[in-house]
Amino acid sequence: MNATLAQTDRSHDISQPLEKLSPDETLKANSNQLRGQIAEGLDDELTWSVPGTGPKLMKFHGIYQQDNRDIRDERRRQKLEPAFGFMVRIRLPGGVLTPEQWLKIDELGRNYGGESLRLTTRQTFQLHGVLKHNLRSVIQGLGDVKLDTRAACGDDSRGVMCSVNPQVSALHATVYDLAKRSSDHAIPKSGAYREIWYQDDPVPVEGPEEPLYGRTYMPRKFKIGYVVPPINDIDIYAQDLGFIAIAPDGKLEGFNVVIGGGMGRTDQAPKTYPRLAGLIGYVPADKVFATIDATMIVQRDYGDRADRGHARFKYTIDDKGEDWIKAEIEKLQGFAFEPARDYQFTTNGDAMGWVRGNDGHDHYTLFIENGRIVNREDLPLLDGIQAIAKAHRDVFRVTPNQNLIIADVSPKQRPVIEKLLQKYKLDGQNQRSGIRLNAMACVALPTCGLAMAESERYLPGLLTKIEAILEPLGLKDEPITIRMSGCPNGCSRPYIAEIALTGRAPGKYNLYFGGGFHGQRLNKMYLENAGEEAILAALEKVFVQFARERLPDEHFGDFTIRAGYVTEVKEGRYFND
Ligand code: SRM
Ligand code: SF4
Repeated sequence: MNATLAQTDRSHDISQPLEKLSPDETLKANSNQLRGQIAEGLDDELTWSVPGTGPKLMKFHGIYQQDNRDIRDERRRQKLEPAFGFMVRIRLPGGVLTPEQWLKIDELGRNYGGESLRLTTRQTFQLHGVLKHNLRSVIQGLGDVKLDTRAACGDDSRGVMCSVNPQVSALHATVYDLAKRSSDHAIPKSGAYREIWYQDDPVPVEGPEEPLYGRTYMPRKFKIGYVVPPINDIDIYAQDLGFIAIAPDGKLEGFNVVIGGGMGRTDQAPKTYPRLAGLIGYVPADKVFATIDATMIVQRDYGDRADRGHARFKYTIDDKGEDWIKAEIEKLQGFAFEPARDYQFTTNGDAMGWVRGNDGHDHYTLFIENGRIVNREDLPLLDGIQAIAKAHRDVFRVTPNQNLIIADVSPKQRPVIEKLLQKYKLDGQNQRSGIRLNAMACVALPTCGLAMAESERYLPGLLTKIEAILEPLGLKDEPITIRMSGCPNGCSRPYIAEIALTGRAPGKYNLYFGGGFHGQRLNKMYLENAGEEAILAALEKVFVQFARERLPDEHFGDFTIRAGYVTEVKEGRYFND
């Protein structure tokens, strides 16, 4: 971090009267760099929760306090405190991990996370239901295999995404290396994490403990991602700051830069909206870190710290104007962006099954429905992948679509992996309909405190009903993207799917059509607050017409616009309907 850049810190200067800022700002400022009373709360034996401000600060350490909502009312009736458990989100830039790391996460999930692992839409793992007194064991266990949970949540640089691109092995390695270093570079540096979770003694530091973040960190979460065209698997336009690799002949030269993407919105709150990131220019590969620093500082200093509902970078850009923000970034990074280079995306989905990389190694993408890894009688996913991790010699890659790649398999090893896929019945996983292979659902109930409706537990069954409509129409293998979220926050990035369902209330969803097949266009609401019957009826009507009238190679999202079901969202954002 360039010292002069760090010193430009203005708007969160805490000499400003704190009462003008949101309570979260005061909390951060007074937290002693994310220490707060977390350690004391962990030791409090009177409750299974962490009292006071602990849970808010623990987010910066990648940990969420939750309770099991399935039994919330029953516990209230019995005058018991909620069934508190903690969600632990691992920091895993680009989704890459070794078999040793897999086996450790598997062990922790079996011992402390309800024998379940959850792959997320940002290429990492979550454990759910970890009890307070087991949290240190989990974090230290992760530390044993060089993993941590720093900044996996909180107002900071979140998990950095990176395309998985199995076909272009060398280019992937270069871009992944940048993604990993970007994450290490941009996360908080406070010693709080080591002191609280590893119980290390404080280490004195010279100068400020957080050169980039100061005492109040970012106004809100900040998401960075790297994509390698032509596959827009990470949904680059949903990132606060995105880098699109420009690599003529497979050799990385630099990146087109996009800023200001985000999905979150609130029903009945027109000032909140999903927004696609806008292209502001090109930067050579060796200058990426200067752009990260400058962009984060602009958002740090100009983001809204009074209203958290208006604090994401997308709103700062819309308030100040993209040209102004770009000029400010250029001033701080010390150079102008070059004109953006040509690039093209073809899809944002994963290619399932075996793919040969250009280094002669094979990669197997395994479909994992909604990222949930458990043992079921008919599908022992947890055991199967554990067995593969014991035999596999290279890395795994978690995809941004909640699937898993067994990566870099040598020709000699491939039969070993194939045998294990067969033995654990994982070889049938990819034989699913096109719509199911391109579906994502967020976690929602029972752990997510913000869920208004089911998502992960509901989408698979709904898809079975949708498949029954698609099959007789000859659309079974059609790769239609469908995404469900249990509330409007959009954790499955629904507003760029061809079909989206976002929860409004138990059993009720808003239905959207018209997102772009490679994540380039927002969709538009077609039905509001609809139940299953209305949703299926609407889908059937559109599918029947699509099967009859689609143009050659026309994607479903494009068709719903051409056929007049929804109007095209021409700008990168829209305001609530
Ligand atoms: Fe998310 C909050 C789960 C990706 C937008 N998200 C949450 C919380 C932590 C609920 C909470 O605040 O209490 C959810 C925890 C549920 C649980 O029980 O596990 C949650 N988000 C998830 C995950 C696990 C969904 C999944 O099924 O995979 C994803 C974890 C990603 C990761 O590994 O870091 C996840 N969340 C996303 C994405 C997609 C992305 O980043 O590519 C988005 C949309 C992009 C964006 O940020 O705009 C997203 N999550 C939100 C928001 C809305 C933010 C906003 O600007 O309004 C919230 C609510 C909030 O922050 O106030 C939220
Ligand atoms: Fe929870 Fe809503 Fe995110 Fe789903 S979209 S995980 S319900 S916050």
